[in-house]
Amino acid sequence: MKKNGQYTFAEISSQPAVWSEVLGAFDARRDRLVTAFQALAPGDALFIGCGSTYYLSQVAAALFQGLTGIPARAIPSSELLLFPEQSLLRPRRTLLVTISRSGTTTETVEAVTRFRQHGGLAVWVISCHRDSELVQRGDLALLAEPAFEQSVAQTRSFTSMLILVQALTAAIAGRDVTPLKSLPDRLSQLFDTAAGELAALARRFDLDRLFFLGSGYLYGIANEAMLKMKEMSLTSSEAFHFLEFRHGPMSMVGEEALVVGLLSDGARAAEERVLKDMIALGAFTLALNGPAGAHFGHSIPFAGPPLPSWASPVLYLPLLQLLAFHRSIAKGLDPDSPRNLAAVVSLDSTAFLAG
Ligand code: F1P
Repeated sequence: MKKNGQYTFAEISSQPAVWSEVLGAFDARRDRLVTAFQALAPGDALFIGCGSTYYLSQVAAALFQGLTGIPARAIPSSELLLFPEQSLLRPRRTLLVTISRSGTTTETVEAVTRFRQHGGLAVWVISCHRDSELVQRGDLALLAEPAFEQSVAQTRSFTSMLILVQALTAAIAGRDVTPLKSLPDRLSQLFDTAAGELAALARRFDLDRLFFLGSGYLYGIANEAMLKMKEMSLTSSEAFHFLEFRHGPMSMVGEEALVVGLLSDGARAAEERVLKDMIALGAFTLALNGPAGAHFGHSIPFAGPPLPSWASPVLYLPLLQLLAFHRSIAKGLDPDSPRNLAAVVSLDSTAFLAG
């Protein structure tokens, strides 16, 4: 008899081992990938995906532009599919990077068709499924096959594809990717030290208005945390850029609010001030990668020697996956099968491509 969340918990817990496998496979291809990128010499990069993989694209675009200096954007696959003129600037100079766990989501697959119709330079695919339509349609694929899941909600597939993005971006930018190799052990330590606190926080049903704040590389992570909370636990939650939260949304903050701040390296002081302001409004705050023994709110510090900021985004997410998982279980739900959702959204593509 399957227990609620049996698959999801196993998949979340397996991330350290799966990350090691994915990183090892990348290492073997790194030089060839860099050479292929240099031969392309794109003028800009466009990252696309749907749902979780759109949010992954947001992280990817910020990392890519921040590290390589090449202009990069992230949009939902459906935007490229339906509004190509508004989505493409110089398609003949654009590298399209499509991100899809399944490699079969209709909007993403057909967005490639649209991109090719507009003379796009090249299509690189990041996926967990080698034998998928998207991989067949791409020019090059980076695969996180050990990360594929049985559960609908993406957990290890998302973080493993993000690990590939971080490694590829750093390699293209000529950075030493060695810091990524410490991520599996760092995550194992975080699971050991923080899992109990997150499970207890998840059961605080008095905190029923959830906000995830993140900026820069971490905005996409905040969005993915919001989506996990919705998909797994049917809890209303929202994500904002850190300082944007003051510009209206904080009107919703009171005793019932849980505000989770994903603290960055570059804007930490300003971000901490937002959390302190929310405490003054009555919120319960949790800072990830926060100070040890926080002088405000609650904090989960990331132990170990400092990581470069481009290597750390992936480390925030498993903790937020656990928060969503435990809230789901506490509500008597089964996160393995989220309400209304399927693992893949498949649509009749003829309607899109008639135009
Ligand atoms: C995209 C996606 C997921 C979402 C749900 C339905 O799938 O929208 O992001 O969480 O599972 O499918 P994919 O293109 O990454 O396979």
